[in-house]
Amino acid sequence: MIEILDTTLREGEQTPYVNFLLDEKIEIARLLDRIGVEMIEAGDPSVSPTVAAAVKRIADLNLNAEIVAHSLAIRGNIDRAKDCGVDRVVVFYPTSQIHLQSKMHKSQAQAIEIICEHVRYAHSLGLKVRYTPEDASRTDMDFLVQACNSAIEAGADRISFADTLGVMQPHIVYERVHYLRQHLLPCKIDLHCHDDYGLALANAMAGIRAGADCIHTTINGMGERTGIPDLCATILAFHNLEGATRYNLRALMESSAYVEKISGFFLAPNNPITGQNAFTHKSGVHTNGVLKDPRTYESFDPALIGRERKIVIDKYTGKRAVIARLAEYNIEISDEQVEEIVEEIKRVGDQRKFLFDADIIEIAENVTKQTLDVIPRDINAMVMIEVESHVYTSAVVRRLRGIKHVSNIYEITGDYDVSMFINAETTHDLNNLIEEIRTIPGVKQTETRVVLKKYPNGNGNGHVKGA
Ligand code: HCA
Ligand code: CU
Repeated sequence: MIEILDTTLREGEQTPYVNFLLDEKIEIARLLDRIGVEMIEAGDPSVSPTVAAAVKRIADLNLNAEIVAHSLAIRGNIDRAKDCGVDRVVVFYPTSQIHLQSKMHKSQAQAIEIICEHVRYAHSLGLKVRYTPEDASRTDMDFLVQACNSAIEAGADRISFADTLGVMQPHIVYERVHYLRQHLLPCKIDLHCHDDYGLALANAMAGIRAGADCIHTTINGMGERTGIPDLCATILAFHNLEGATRYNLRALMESSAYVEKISGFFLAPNNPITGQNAFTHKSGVHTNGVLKDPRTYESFDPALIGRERKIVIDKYTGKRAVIARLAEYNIEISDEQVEEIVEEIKRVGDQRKFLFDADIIEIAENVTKQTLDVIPRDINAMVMIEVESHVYTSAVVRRLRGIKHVSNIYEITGDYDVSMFINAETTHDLNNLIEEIRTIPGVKQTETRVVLKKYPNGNGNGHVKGA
């Protein structure tokens, strides 16, 4: 049984160049509550008045999740957390030598005094208290136990084992958490693992194995530097590999897409679970397997999170994928024709960046010597945008970059300020995308030109995103 504390609103907003607006924070909190995370870390109210306002509004929403405020070990800051009406406050204070000496200029004994005083104070205000020994993973274990037990005696019921610099490895986390479980007074243990070596989720899973209770996540793995475990990957890993099935998987993609859009912090296509390529198959061997039985190359059905598998057609493609793609357009072909079409796809695909359905249909036309009266489902359009005069064009561009299927955005001179391409699967999708673009603050008007025919150029026709 694991618990999840999502800290998109606190750690996530520590992502370089990311700031959420108040209403966006409320929406994130609602999405997190729909997913069913146990705790939402809503922010540190002492950072700014808007952060405080967001924490207060979220605390007032009466969500199922426990609402947590983060705070330095400073009385006034703890008061501000209390004023927001949260359930719990986190008092964080470092324990490692390097932090105590170079940053705080305090001895270990002074640190313990400060920790106890502030945990006791927060507890006396009627708040539940988590104590976070910042940089716990680089702290001498005896002192860590001493600091945490002092905090527990002063009223903390949760300790966060913070791997602030992401320097842990799974087997070491396992040993440390095991040790803490043996030496700490009764408390819950959270795991706050940074992803500096790409080990955050693996470290957190190892900590749970060793007896910790809770994993800290952010939507899309945001956070200081390289962030912390991705909420969606964490939930799916525990759902599929460890049988933790109580989270609402249906809201995951929406939360990821929403945060991607409002943050301008874009997922790599190979991001686990939510990345564009997570269920896309390419090589002939793989697509052949998947078309015979998806379980050959999919460890779970993408429909579990409302996604669909995709098969890329290009020079790596085999016969089965081509037959399947043409069958989607009700085009039937003989065995010899398939061979020829695949050969031609390999030849053309060797010279081009992307192949579109239009190209594949054209190749089929040439091979079958028939006119195939079908409309390719993937549609490319060039969209021009005029931006309101009082709005920075770059602010609009930032939002546009968050919309999937948008590529090659240019700021331009002339009647319009921005041009870009969109790639949609149907005219309906195209319409929706344009509607979405029109709702971006600062967009005055748009003009859309649908691409009728594409010609390869010296760069291999690479200016529009592939299907
Ligand atoms: C920081 C603080 C923290 C706190 C983690 C926690 C960390 O920004 O340094 O409260 O569990 O990584 O130590 O995010
Ligand atoms: Cu952190």
